[in-house]
Amino acid sequence: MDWREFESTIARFREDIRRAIQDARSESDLQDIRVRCFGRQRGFLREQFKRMADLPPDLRPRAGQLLNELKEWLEREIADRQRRLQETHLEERLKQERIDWTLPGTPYWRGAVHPIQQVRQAIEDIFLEMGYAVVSGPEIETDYYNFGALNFPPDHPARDMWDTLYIHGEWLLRTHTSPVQIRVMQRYRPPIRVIVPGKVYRHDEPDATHAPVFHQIEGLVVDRGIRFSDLRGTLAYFLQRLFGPACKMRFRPSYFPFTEPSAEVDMSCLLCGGRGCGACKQSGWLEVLGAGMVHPNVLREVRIDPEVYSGFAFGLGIERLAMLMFRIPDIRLFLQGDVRFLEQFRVDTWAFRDDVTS
Ligand code: 2NL
Repeated sequence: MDWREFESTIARFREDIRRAIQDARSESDLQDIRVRCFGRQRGFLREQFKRMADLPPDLRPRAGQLLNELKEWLEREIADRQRRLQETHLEERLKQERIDWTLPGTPYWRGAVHPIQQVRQAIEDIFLEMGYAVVSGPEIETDYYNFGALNFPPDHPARDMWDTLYIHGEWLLRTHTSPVQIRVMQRYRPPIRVIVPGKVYRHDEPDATHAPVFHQIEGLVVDRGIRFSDLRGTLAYFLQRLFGPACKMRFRPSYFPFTEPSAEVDMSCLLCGGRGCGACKQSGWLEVLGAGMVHPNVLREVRIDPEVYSGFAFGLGIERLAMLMFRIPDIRLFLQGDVRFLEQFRVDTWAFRDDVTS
């Protein structure tokens, strides 16, 4: 064998294998190429090293150098191709696995809204639209905030051990949310427009219409020139928003220590529309609110001048309203957590994971 033949065999192989490396599409293609080049039995390099013996001795060192260069070139080319293949493989995988961030998440059940809270939210929405702020405050109060500041005389029967749940000394569980309005008037100057929803407590024997804890919403407006007609218009609008435009309203004179004049507010019966039925005891009317003009003594107590400012206030029991709206016969059902009861008012709430804040 002469040098030309040796050299051209190598050149041909080099061209063939270059194309094969280029065409390799997988790791197993590359593995076949490796066997063809470096295989222990029939690998091209192994065979050429053997064939060096057929060359004249003075050409063998050059032949050896040529084969070593070929070996290094092959190793580089194959490794390069392997790197490229891995890169395209990753690119393809990323293309396939690309996450579509615009897809909605998987919602999970967060629970259902208790009927009392459904009614509270409906009432809040109406007053929020009218520009009222929703505020809340402590359920444990002092005698002063619950009674004293509200013009209750020291011997008023509501202060009795039998009406109010006392903790110790002057501390008690609030019997209405009015103490919160006192705190609002102490901290802010008029104009004031607030509604105060919250739990209140009474020392009552539980029965179908009495529970030791229930929910109230009270409202308070204080500004220059607030009149009884503002109270009447506000409550008429509120009842019509909550029960529909056919809802009628009437005021009857009443008494509260913290308002003067005071009124009980009736609405036309939800069930019979005013014709008279069992729910309204044939009267056509249901008592739903207490209300009145804020007593000057209450304004003076929080250093608001009754010669300059006046206000109205009102209060309602949410359970009583919910019982009328949903025809619930016993107030104690609200507290018992019986799923058979609650499921009848079920309004589901759903959320996404990002809504979990804690
Ligand atoms: C009812 C009657 C009412 C008020 C609550 C109030 C609060 C302040 C000043 C004046 Cl700070 N009044 N609240 C006024 C009238 C009636 O509730 O029957 N509630 C269930």
